[in-house]
Amino acid sequence: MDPTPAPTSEKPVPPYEFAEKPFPAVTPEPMSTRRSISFVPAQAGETAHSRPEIYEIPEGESSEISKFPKEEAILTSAPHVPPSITRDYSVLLQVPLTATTRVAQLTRPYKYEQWTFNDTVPGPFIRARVGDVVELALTNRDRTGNPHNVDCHAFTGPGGGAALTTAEENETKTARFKLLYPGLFLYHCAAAPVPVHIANGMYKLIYVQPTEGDLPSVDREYYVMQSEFYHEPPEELEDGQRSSMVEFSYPNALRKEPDVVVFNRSESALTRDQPLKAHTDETIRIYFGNAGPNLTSSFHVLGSNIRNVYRDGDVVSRPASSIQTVSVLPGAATIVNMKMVVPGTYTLMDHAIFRLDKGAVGYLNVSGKPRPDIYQSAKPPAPCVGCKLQA
Ligand SMILES: [Cu+2]
Repeated sequence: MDPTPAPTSEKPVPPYEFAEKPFPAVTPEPMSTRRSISFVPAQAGETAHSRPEIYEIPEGESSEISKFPKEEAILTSAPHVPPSITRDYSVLLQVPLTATTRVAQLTRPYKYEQWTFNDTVPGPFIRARVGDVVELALTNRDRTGNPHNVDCHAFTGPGGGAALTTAEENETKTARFKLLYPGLFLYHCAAAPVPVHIANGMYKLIYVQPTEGDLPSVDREYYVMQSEFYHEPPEELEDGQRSSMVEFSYPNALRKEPDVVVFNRSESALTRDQPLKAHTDETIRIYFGNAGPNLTSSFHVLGSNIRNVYRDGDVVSRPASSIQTVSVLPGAATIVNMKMVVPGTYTLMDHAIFRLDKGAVGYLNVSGKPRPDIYQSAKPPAPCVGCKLQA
């Protein structure tokens, strides 16, 4: 492709003419005078869900971080989610993270060296509240010598915190970030080369509860992260056998041709190892992230209507209802609620269907009494053999 842009006039505009134009700058207020977020009541003619939240200090709350009560965050590994936050005040939320590498069974035949936060892929789920200040302490225990950091989509400021948290081997970097907006956000490593750090497993989710009007309570909550892995063919060993280890493939990643697409770290994480569970009449919520690094997910739960979708992790707007498939961009997240009615196995999948053969499948096993008024036949069920859609 020709990198030179087509001329738009006979006389090209020299670059310095752009540089001379003043750039509108805003002087930020000091942190101590900023206001944190709370709901503003809806005005006549609009619903509470049609307005964005507005930044406002809750009455009686100090804005000085040193006066915030300290609390250690509850961190959970997928598919678990920390409990809902019930306090009505802001805290200094301490989040210790450790960057490591570990060899994991990625697919049935192959192991792969994953880069992790806290030894898990995806990294730990954080639950916080608008107005909290996250005190993030990242320790780098990666013995390969790579630096690591955190770019959190919930943090406001350049790089989402990456420049403040870049830790070299055996170093700890600590920084504080006030949470200004509610929603479900991805956070990931953004150390160079950024695509490689993400492709190797350094991503996770944070849910920032609004100060008022949080999501309705449900019976169970789960954390599911979709991601791709790109690897070279296994090396041939001296004895003629193929190695059980595979290495990262930069060319495959650049071409967006993943060898593996998974939910939660490996092809069997949500099928053989740890299927999700529920009971009929329960409402369940899935916090679903897509780390990519390249593919958009067509997230679908086979056999279940998704009752509510908080698209793109937006918990301020009214949720969409009665949805079959949800588009989740790389670097984005979504929240779905489902009411389980008929017992049996439901299948989490990326409905870009060939990804089924790359590992993008998980099970949600629902126990309970049969519902012949909704789902019945004269003959017993006959699951399809080898289709991967059923347990
Ligand atoms: Cu990293």
